[in-house]
Amino acid sequence: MAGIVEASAQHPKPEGALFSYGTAGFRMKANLLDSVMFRVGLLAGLRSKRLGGQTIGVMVTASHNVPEDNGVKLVDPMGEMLEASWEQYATLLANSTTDEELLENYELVFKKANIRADVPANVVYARDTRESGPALVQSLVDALNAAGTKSQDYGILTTPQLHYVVRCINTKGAYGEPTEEGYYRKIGDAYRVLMKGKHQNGPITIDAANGVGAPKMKKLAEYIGKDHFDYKIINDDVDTPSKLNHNCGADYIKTQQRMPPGTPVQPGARYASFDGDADRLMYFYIDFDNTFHMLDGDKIATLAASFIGDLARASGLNGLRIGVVQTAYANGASTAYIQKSLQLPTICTPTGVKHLHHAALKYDCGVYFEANGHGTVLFSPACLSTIASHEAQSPAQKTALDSLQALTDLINQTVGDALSDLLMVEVILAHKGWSPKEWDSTYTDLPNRLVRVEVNDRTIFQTTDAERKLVSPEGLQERIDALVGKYKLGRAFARASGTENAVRVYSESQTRGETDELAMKVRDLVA
Ligand code: NG1
Ligand code: ZN
Repeated sequence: MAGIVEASAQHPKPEGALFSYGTAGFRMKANLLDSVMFRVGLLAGLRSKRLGGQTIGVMVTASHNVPEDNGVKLVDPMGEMLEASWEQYATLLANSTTDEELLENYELVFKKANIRADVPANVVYARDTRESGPALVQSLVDALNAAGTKSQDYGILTTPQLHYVVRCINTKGAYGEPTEEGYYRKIGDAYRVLMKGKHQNGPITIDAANGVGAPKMKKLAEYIGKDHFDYKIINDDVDTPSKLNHNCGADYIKTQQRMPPGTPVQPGARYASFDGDADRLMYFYIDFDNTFHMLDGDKIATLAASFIGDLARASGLNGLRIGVVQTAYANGASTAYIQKSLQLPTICTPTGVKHLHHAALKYDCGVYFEANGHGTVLFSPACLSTIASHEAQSPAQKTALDSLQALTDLINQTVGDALSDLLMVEVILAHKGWSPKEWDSTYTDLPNRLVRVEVNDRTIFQTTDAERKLVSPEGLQERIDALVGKYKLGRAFARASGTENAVRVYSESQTRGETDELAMKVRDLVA
């Protein structure tokens, strides 16, 4: 334990800084993160000990944030996000003011979480391509060494690749081989099975946000082979750190709703954007009249749910309970399409993938996506064994069943994964023979607006009903409701951001003009 105090002295906490482990782990300017990284190293060891020595993952990334930021998140044994009840321990360790207080709090976590010191600890870690990554990883390693934690460096990976590796290790290979190559093999082989006798409708152009998704997508594509996967990659400059997420990437597409500058325009062709750690995916295309169209997380979710339903029916698997999980930011038209056209149930959860992931586990096959493009599909263990043991009654049923089986391997079941989701979309479009326009025409998004409002204290904005209604400040919700009632197909809500010091206002209604007006009026109520 003395070693911990000594090692921590090399990673002092910046005076006055207040850290909190939120929906995105710890995330901020990289130059403030040194002490946080060290303390996360301690926490990862504790978490592993608490879980009988199972391997815990640590991912160093700030996703779609600017290049100067960085961040860190823990990955639990099955590849899920850190269990929510442990976030308080992360915050406790990060905010300890002195090395001695850190040691006291470290011992306190031992006691509170019932941890046995003699259990060995195992941790694996990786980082994205940010310039600040190597130094921050070193702080992490200093803590792992000081606490006697066994660890393995996976170098540069996408966030979902690290989640995959963690699950593979803890399932002793049942989920796949715990290596980067194992990841390409599992996903690539499944893709080839699904594309047998099918063809992409021209190449897909991928905007990799100048991040880790670029080199990893190239490796995956190389594994699959040119004959089966036709693609072009743009914004793949990982050697110029300042270009990361700058005027490109999934977040740019979602918030700006236009092509990244410099993108070669080819009307009718498919485009996709990753974010900086390749766990978000957005599609888009340019119409022949030169208009930009975005195919977001909602469109990906509906596409996946409809395809899985088709395959299940064609396999003779009746009674598979498929459901879609969304947040309040899902476009109302997508929710209506899922319920009315696809005839599937939906659940709305608070923002943050951990909530969606948890809710998706309620179905045999739970499709979850945030509108911003982060999501995946979960198949329950019972569903997987039903698929594995089902006997096809005809060659057509056999083909559909094989496809469904391969789809469960293609999709990263641990977390939203831009690479795996991209291949899934390519497969579905090839099977359906759809152009992006045909996919887009399944339903028309209601005009919507997202506004960020600066407030003095965002903590006073307390919500209920999956963040769709404010319970405080008192009376505010009633005033929002009165406004919304004046707009046809109107919907609006305000909630405190979990990642920024701001309140977000969302609105949608029948027309662009009314939607903007509604957003501005709600903003004026909040500000
Ligand atoms: P906040 O800042 O709580 O709105 C944002 C995104 C979430 C999620 C988290 C984590 C929106 C409106 N919100 O959360 O969807 O991705 O960041 O990165 O896009
Ligand atoms: Zn991300």
